[in-house]
Parts: sequence; C-alpha cells; structure tokens
Amino acid sequence: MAKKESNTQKIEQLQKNMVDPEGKALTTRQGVKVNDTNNSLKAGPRGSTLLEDFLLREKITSFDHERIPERIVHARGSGAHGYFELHDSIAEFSKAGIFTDTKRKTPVFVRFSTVAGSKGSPDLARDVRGFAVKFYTEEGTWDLVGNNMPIFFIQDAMKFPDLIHSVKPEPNKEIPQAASAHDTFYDFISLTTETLHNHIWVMSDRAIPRSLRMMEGFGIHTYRLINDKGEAHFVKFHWKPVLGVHSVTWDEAVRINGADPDFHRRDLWDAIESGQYPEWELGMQIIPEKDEHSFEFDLLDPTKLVPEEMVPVKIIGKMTLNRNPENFFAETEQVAFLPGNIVPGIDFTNDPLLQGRLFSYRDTQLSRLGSPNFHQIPINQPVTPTFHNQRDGHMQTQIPKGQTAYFPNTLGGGCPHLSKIAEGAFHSYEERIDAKKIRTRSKSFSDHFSQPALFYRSLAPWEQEHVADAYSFELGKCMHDHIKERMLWLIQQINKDLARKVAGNLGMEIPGKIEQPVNQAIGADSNPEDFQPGPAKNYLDKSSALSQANTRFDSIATRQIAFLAAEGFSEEQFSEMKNTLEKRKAVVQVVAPHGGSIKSDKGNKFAVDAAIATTESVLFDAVYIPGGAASAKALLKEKKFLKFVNEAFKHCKAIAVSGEGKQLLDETFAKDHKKDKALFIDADNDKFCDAIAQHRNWDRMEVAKAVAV
Ligand code: HDE
Repeated sequence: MAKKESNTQKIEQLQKNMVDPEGKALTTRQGVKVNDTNNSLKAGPRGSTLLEDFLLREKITSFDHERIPERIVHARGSGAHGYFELHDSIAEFSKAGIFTDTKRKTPVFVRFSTVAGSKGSPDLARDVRGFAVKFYTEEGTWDLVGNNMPIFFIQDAMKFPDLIHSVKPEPNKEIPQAASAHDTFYDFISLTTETLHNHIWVMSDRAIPRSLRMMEGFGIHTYRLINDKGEAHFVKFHWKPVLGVHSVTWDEAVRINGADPDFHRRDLWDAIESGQYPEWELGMQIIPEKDEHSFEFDLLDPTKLVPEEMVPVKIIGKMTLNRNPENFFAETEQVAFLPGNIVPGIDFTNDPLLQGRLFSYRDTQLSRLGSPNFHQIPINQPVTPTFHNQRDGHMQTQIPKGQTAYFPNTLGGGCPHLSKIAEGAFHSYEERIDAKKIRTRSKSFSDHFSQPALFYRSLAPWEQEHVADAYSFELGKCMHDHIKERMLWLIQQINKDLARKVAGNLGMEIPGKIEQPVNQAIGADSNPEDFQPGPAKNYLDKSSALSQANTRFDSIATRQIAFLAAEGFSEEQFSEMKNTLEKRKAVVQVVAPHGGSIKSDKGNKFAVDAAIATTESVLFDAVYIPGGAASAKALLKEKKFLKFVNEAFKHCKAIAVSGEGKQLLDETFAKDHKKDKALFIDADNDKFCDAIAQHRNWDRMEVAKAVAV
C-alpha cells in the first residue's frame, strides 16, 4: 500500500497563510491601492513633510518594528522542511503513532544552529551545533531539540546561565563574537569539571562540520518510551547522516568565515534546491528500566554518553529534508521549539538538565515572540486541530466560539471534553518517587574524566592532533596564566600526552598541584573534596562510533569540485571528468580568470561559475585542472590559481590534473609529492572520485604543514 502523503499536510496548512505578490497591485495594509511609494506628502516640492501622510507613517512604523529579539542562545540558524518515515513498528517499546505506523510520512521542520554567536555570526565558528526537529504528528507536535554532540556541558539547569554568560562576548567590551577562545569561558570551564567532556568534543573536528548535512544529531538526555501497556524503556535518540560525518580543518574554518560566512546555510539551501535531499537515519539506544543502575555512570547525567558497544543503536526510520522555507523570518526565525512538546508514547526522565529545559523554552518564546499565542504562528501550528480554554493575549488570531472558556461546564455542553488514555490522551509515566527535598548534586554524577579520556583514546591520530591544536589555539587566546594552568592540570587528567603537547605549544609547564580545589559546582556549605571528581576509569578502551575515521566514505554526492580552466582548455578532458563526477552526483564549478564564459579548444562556450577573484579554495572539496596549452598558460599568469591549488594541498584535498594542467601543479608545493595517494596526474577519473569520497588524505597532514599559504 502506498505511503500516505501526509508530509504535504503541513505545507498545505502553511500555504493558506502564504501571500504571493506576483501580478498584484501594491496596497496599504488596509488594502488601499498605492500610486507613489517613493515620495512623502509635503507642503510644496521642497516643503516639510505632513503628519497626515498615512502612507509614510505606515511604511516607516512597520519597518521600525521589523526585528524581534534574537534567541539568547542558538541565534544563528538555518531551517528546512521534510518528512520522517518509520521502517518497522516498535510498538513493543512505544505507542506513539510516529513509531508504530509505517504508512505515515510525518512532516518535520528542522533548524540547525550554532550556540554562542549572534544571528549574523559566521557559520564556521568552533561551536556545538543545534539540531532541533519538530515532528508534526497526527497525535500532536513532538519536538526533539538536540545537538550534534551526544552530551552537554553541565548537569543541572541551574548552571546554564553561568555557562552561557562565560562563553558569550565579555560583558564590558562585547568581544569576542561567536568564539569560545577567551578568558571568561576558560575561567568557568576550569572551575567546573563536569564541562570537560562536552568541552573536548568542542575541541574536536565535530565543532567545525563540513556541512550541516554531514553531522550527527543527538537527543542527549535519556528519555522514556512508553508502550500501550504503560511499560517504560529508557531511550537515547541518535540521528546518523547518510553522507557520513565530515569536518573541515580549523585553518579552513577561519578562512571560510571570511570567504563565505553563510557557508553552511548556503550549502543546505543549495543541496535542497538541486534535489539532493539531506537524509538522516533515526536510531535509538533502548535500555530496559531494570538496567538503570547497571552502568559505570548515571543514565540521568547528561554529560555522559552510552557507548554503542554497550547498547547498540537500533535504526528505526529515516528523515529527509526536501523543501526550503518560503520566508526565513516567518519560518526559521519564528519557529519555537519546546523540549516539553511530547506525545503519548514518549516521556521525560528526571535528568535535572532536561527538567530545567522544560521550563526555559516556553518562557523564552514568550519574550522572543511576545505572546502566549505563539502556537498560532503558522510554522508552530500542529497539524491536528486544537481546542482548549486558553484565551486572549497579544495577537490572538483565532476566534473561539461559545459562551464558556472553563472546565467543567454545562453551558458549553461539557466541551472541549476530556479523553481517556485508551482514546489517545497523554498520561504521565507513573514513576515512584520517595525522597527528601534537597538542593544538591547526586554523587553518581561525579566522574568527570573517564568519558573525555574515552573520547580522546577513540580518536584517530589525525583527530587527536586536531584536538591538541584546538586546545592550544583556544588557551593561547587566554590572557591569564592561572586559568591556563588550571586547564593544563585538568587536561592532564584526561590524557597526559595531550596535556604535554598543549603545554609545549603554550610554552608553559603542567602544574604539579593546584592550590584551589577545582570542582566549584557545589553549594557553599558542601565540602569541595566530597565532590571532587575521581581519576579517569577505563571501562572501555575505545568506542569506534566516536571517531570520524569510522564514518561512511561511500559517496561524493554534493561535493563541490573546482575546475580551474581558461580559454582553450581541453574540452574532451573537461567533459569526461565532469561526466564521471556528475554521474556520482558531485557538483562541478568552473573557476576561471574572469566571469562570463570561456571557450574550449574546440571553440565551444562554457559558462564560468566564479571568477578567481570572487572565490577561494576553501569553498571546495577537490580541484581538477584539465589540459589545453592556452588554458594552462592563462592560469599560470594569475597567481591566485597557484594559491588555490596550494591551499587545496595544504587542506589534504584530492587534486587531479590532465595534460598541460600539470604545468600549474608543477609550480605548486604538490610538485614534490607526486606519490601522494590523493594526487592524480593523467589518472583514471574514478580514482579521483574515490579519493574525494575519502573526504581527505590525512596521511598528507605532516607534509601539508610545510605549505606556506
Ligand atoms: Fe537549549 N535553549 N537550553 N539546549 N537549545 C534554547 O530556546 C536552555 C540545552 C538547544 O533552533 C533557547 O527557543 C537551557 C541542551 C537547541 O530554535 C533557550 C538549558 C540542548 C536550541 C534554551 C539548555 C539544547 C536551544 C533559546 C539547560 C541539547 C535552538 C531560544 C537546562 C539537547 C532551538 C529558544 C532552535 C535553544 C535554554 C540546554 C539544545 C533559552 C535553560 C542540553 C538546539 O530556551
């Protein structure tokens, strides 16, 4: 039986609110036709402007109020529409329709974001990425508001304002923008050891993704699945990108931020526009309730992940993003995610971070969107009809009928009426709780070093080197030695070798002893020694899912390949390579000395995608230079082409040349490294494609360091 096309349900709902000006006359907000929107009403051609001018007043007033407060965190974001499909029912674990009905295509809206930067900050900041999914299910809206890292910095919501205040620009000078490399952040991190796990992930390549389409997503908290018998299982949610998990290097990130600050936003938009829809598999780690205490860590502690070796990820479905928003503000800016939006079949746990989030998000939407009616904004409307007794407020757009707005009532016929659990009503999981009211941290949350150590051990050598470089860069930007010393002392407890490398780069010694007890995330009457994290335990040597070296390397779809060419290039070589790449769904972009078009050796015109002056090597995944004597000569004249190739070499990318294209290569750093496994001279085109699929040739990393561009 064909899948229900319910993914169009949300789009159809949105279309009712869309306004298309095509072929229409300009009007005021009241519908009056306008004949001049260029000049204000004046007392004479040079006279003063009249207050009477309602056209001017309406236009300017509306403009003055265009902005709403940006999100306090995750301000910079990009969104897309899509749908979720379930492979097999998991009714034994959850009664949620989205997890039991394989015939559905559930509409989704996804927003990816960075955390620290403002709305206009560059995409390639070293940062966690938000990965928020709104599922418009038939039983109501479910929001899975996650990140691209499986753990969080802190264990208790009470610490969130401190964490964010430390990473945001410093309050006296509002510097630095979208960067964690500054004193206040490291002051906080080094006094709050629970942050070290998420922090080491931020030091890794995960914090500088190649594309939003090439990163994982995680629900982070342990949630509950509830089946129709009312039985519960713990669950961790995972999104696995079909294109694999890939990143750029820090050197590239810095340059991309200048060359194209919208790199990720553009990449997501272009992929969807070209029909190459981003896809993620949804996975679950499901844990029976009886196993709650069978791990070395606490399942309620959001700074811990459950290694896939201990609980495998069960893939249950797939999400596809197939539609760009019509309007950034109306959809991506106004979308309001709430971790508290759940549906029957899913429930919370007592994770103290999650519990705090359940309060914060509604509160923040009230100040951001300005009214409790934010659910009525089209992007936030559920696809199921809603009936309740909540009334009035700013911007009420519905017209609730009837005499009653309370329950119980007789005057309204008892409506809207209650539903039984069997009829689909939400019912909170009946967890037994028998405890003292107490303001403290559970001692079971006290191990702060084992998992950062596991993460570092699990990385490939090239990833470990990137981590050491990142710590060195970030701490190198801190001005206070006592902060750097505290950090070195802590890094040493994660990995001694890592600490030695970072200390060497900082030109500092690792301190033997720290005066101040380090873990300060406790109350004034608590004894710091009681909460001091113990030494790292080794309960698992390595977890392969933590390394990007073990991701998928089977596709070159959407990879951007720069073809460096000028007048007289070899059309045969150009076209053969283009066909091979496009068959495997890569994107070819012609970079030439000038814009417009260039002629091949056969005299045919080819469109130029970018003049060399308008683009940079870091915006591409690989480089190809076709032959043609005149073309090679013209490329050699423009020195930026040499810089382009040298940078591609430095960033360990695949490079291929044919015929006279080699002349350009011979003027670059690559000329002495022709045995490099991602360098191809008159080679089989498919081999070039295979090297692109490998993402980078990290074996080149040592050599690449010597490239002085
Ligand atoms: Fe958020 N977070 N957060 N967060 N968060 C917000 O809500 C907050 C946390 C995450 O694309 C805010 O609508 C608190 C964890 C994403 O619109 C705010 C705590 C995770 C987004 C807020 C956390 C996240 C937000 C700001 C600690 C991963 C962007 C604007 C208790 C599981 C959603 C908004 C979007 C946004 C508060 C911790 C992810 C202020 C108090 C853990 C992806 O409400």
